[in-house]
Amino acid sequence: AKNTDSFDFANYHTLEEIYSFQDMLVAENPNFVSKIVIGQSYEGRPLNVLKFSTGGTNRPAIWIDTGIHSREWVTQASGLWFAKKIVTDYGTDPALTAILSQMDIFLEIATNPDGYAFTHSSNRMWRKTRKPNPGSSCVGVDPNRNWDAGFGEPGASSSPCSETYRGPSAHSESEVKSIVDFVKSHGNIKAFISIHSYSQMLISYIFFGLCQNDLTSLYGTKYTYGSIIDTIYQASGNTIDWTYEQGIKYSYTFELRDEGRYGFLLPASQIIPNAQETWLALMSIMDHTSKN
Ligand code: ING
Ligand code: ZN
Repeated sequence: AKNTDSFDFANYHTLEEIYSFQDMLVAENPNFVSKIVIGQSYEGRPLNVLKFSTGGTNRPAIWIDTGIHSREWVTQASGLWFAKKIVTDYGTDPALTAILSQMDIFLEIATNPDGYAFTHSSNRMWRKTRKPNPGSSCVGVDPNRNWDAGFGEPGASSSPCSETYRGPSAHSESEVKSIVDFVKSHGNIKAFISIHSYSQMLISYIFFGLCQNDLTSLYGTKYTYGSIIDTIYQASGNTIDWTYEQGIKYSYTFELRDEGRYGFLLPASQIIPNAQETWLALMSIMDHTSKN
């Protein structure tokens, strides 16, 4: 694509295409969108975060990340669509415009870039980071078990070969530590939304019904909602336990489409509808956050 208007949101993209999309979006909206490099992946790739801001200094902010598990391709694809939606709706949609008059939005689309590159080059089902584990032939750490919140407790594995390997220590993964440092240094993140797939769930400690109804209103897609332990299974060291313990009350995980028919291999024809319905829930969370 030569610009973000001609970008094909209805298909999956490589990491290089995501990076070039981000640069085009910044170039097209220099007064509104900027790119912050919060760190480097294990293999040396930039960890890019898009910042959407209409001014102010260190405004209260919303964080959204997609793709921390690399094989969950509908999430990175939705992240691209959200980015374009924000620049399209700002100034025309009153609700988003009001949110952006008070708050900034930070969006990390390729949160695990090494893993994402690996899902294209070698193993479509790769979930973890790509850091080698000394003394083991198995590679990678589960970046949703590596956070310093109940780290090492039941609900994660101590075996490097496990898909839920927690890592040698909390925040051992640069992809995690870079977000930790960013959240702490920013100090004014009010809502933190970490997006996974699949199983159509909204996981949080609080405030479920509102955004759930919004999401279902568009295409009738049903999401279940509740706390981690009620909806999923015990999972120590996960992202939103850490953000919640940091005082970010509005900490959420989404599990996007579907319920398992295609799973991680969701047909590309579902990207836009899934992003659209999820956006309604995100708007609801952002709106609520801006008013509280
Ligand atoms: N599921 C999440 C996982 O890491 C999850 C479920 C979400 C656990 C939030 C803890 C907190 O296992 C997927 N699909 O990755
Ligand atoms: Zn996941």
